Amino acid sequence: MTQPTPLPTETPEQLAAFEARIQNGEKIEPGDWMPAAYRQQLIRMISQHAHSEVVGMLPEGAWITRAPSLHRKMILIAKVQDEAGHGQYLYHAAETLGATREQMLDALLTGKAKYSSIFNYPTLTWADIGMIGWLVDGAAIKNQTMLAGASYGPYSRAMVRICSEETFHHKQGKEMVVAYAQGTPAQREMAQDALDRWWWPALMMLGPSDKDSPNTPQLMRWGVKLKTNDEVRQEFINEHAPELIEAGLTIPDPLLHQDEQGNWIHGPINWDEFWQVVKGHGQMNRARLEARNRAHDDGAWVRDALNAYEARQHSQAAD
Ligand code: FAQ
Repeated sequence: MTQPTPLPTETPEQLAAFEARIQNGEKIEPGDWMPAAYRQQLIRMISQHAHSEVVGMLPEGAWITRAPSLHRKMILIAKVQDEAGHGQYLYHAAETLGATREQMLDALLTGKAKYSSIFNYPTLTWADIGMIGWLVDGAAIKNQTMLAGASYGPYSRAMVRICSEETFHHKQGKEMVVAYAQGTPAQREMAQDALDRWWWPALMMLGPSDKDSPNTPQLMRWGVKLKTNDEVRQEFINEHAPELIEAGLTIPDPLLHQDEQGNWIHGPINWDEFWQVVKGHGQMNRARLEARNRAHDDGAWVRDALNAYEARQHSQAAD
């Protein structure tokens, strides 16, 4: 497995010139000089993001065969396919920094790499599919709209395209949940149950509170993140809380209230649960990794065939 090319020793002048570019709002491009820590932070974050998209296909993919109508099935197939595409753009963006696909996949499949906590919760009913679209894509969009302004060009450009696709995901989820919330008593109950289970994990997926977020200061200094985790979480709640209430649903937080500035203030988040999930002890961590490993093993013949084809092309060209 090839390692990223080591960088020459950094000088204070190089760092100052780099930071001046960030201050000027310039994008950093793959061939440009960058501090090793900037490169490492981006590889960490972009590869975790790519893994999240790929693992994120599993909770929804499980419902494709059980969609209640052809219309909903077509939407879900398109959505899951989009998530695969997002994984591809993001793996490519990380490759521009010197990470190899093999390294990244190896880290995911052996459980060394992180991916979003949210995908370690089970999808128990069809309403969960709507709730993922509304809340999970809604939270992802808030975060990714901010990242579309990130200082690293390939990541920022990937975010622009991903956000436009996520907007469709968000709309279809909201449309579905609103229809169920205003539907039959059984549908209302199913929508409420889904909200009860997904509300808190959706808040958690935006990352630990700022005081427990070691990466935020450096990422903000280098223009990768433009807002802190808590700021993005507040934006998410401010948009979604009134809409969920208007849909007739009850947010499972008795302390939720609006302050004088109009912000919706949430009750305490169970960060112990969050860290348990991040450390691999969530309800579905094991099943998700098993599913990814199975898919990787089942795809071995495709990789073999591609390698054999490439070798034959080379030998024919040599002849
Ligand atoms: N889950 O210092 P911070 C989607 C880790 S895409 C697991 O605050 P940072 C689309 C973090 O890695 C969803 N681990 O970290 C979709 C760090 O550990 P490390 C994914 C988490 O980077 C929808 C440690 O905790 N989006 O949903 C989580 O400044 C529907 C300390 O945290 C992205 O990845 C978590 N939730 O901020 C697909 C966006 N949060 O690496 C299918 C890009 C934190 O030092 C269906 N990433 N950790 O060992 C980001 O914006 C940031 O990385 C944050 C975390 C905001 C996630």
